[in-house]
Amino acid sequence: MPENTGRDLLHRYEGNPILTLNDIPYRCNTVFNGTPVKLNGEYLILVRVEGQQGYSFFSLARSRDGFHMEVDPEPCVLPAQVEPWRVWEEHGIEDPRLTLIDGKFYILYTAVGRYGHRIALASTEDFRTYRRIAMISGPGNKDGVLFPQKINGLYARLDRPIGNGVGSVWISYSPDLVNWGKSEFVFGPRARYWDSHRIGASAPPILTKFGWLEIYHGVKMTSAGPIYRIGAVMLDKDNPARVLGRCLPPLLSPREDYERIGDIGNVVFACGAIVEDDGQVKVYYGAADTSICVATAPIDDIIVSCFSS
Ligand code: BMA
Repeated sequence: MPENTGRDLLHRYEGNPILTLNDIPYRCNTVFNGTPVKLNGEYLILVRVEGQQGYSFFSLARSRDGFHMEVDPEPCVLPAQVEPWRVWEEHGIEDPRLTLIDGKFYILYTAVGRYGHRIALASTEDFRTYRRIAMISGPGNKDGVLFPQKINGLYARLDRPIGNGVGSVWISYSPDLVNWGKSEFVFGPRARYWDSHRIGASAPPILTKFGWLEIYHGVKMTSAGPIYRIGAVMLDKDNPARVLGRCLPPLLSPREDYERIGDIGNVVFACGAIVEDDGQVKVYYGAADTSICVATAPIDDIIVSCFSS
C-alpha cells in the first residue's frame, strides 16, 4: 500500500487555522488568501481581508516561526481612491502574490472594478510604503504570479485569462514589468480530473533543479458547487510554456471543517509558499474564504508528485 493512501501529500499544521477574524485588530468579515515572504528571519504575510462592507483589501501579518501570526493594527493597502486606479479597484483588491526581484518586493493582485478583474502591479521595499505601478492586464484576467528572475532577458509571469469561459494558465513576458506580450498557453483544465473546470496559478514559481515548480489551484464543478484544490506542475527552466510534468492527485483537498465550512465552503486556495533551508515547503492557503492555514511537505515529495503517473 503506498504510504500516502487516504491522506494528502501536504501535511496540515496541527494549529490550523493560523489566522482568523479573531486575530484581526479591527472589525472585518474574514481573512484569507495570504502571500508570504521571509525577510531577515521574519515571516511577513500580506493577507486579503474582506471588510464588512463586502470588498477586500490587504493587511500585513508578521511571524517569527511561520505559524504564530500577529497582524498590524491597520490595513496596509486599501482600494485606490484616486484615478487612474480608482475605477479599476472600486469593488476591492484581492489575492496578492509577492515576488522578490533584485531587492524589491513586487505584488501582483487582482483589481476588481465595474469592468471585471484585472491584474495590477505594486511594489514595496519596506512593507511600510506601497507604490502602485500599473494595471498589467485587460479585464477578464487574474491569478497573476511573477517569476523571481528574468527568463531569456525578460520578466515573466503566469496568469489566468478567462478566454471563452475556460480558465487556463498562460505565460507572458515583459522588458519592464509594465508592457507585456509574447503570450502563450501553458496548461489547462483536465477533463474528468479534480482540476477539470478551471485552473489558475497560485504561488509564484519556485526554481528547482528540475525546472520551475508551480503550485496551482484546480476547480472541479459539482452539483453542490465548486471544489477548490491545490496541485503542482513542473515547467521547463528556459521555456516555462513547456510542461514537463503535472501531478495526478492534488496535493491538498478540502477535508477539515475549517476548509469545508465558511463563506465559500470546500476551498483550499494558496497564494504563496516558503521553501525552508531544510527543504520543507510551507504552503499558505485560504480555507473556505474564511481563514488562513499552512500545510507542509518536503520539496522533493512535491517535485516527485509532478512526475508520478
Ligand atoms: C477564486 C478567487 C479566490 C477565492 C476562490 C474561492 O476565484 O476569487 O479569491 O478564494 O475563488 O472562492
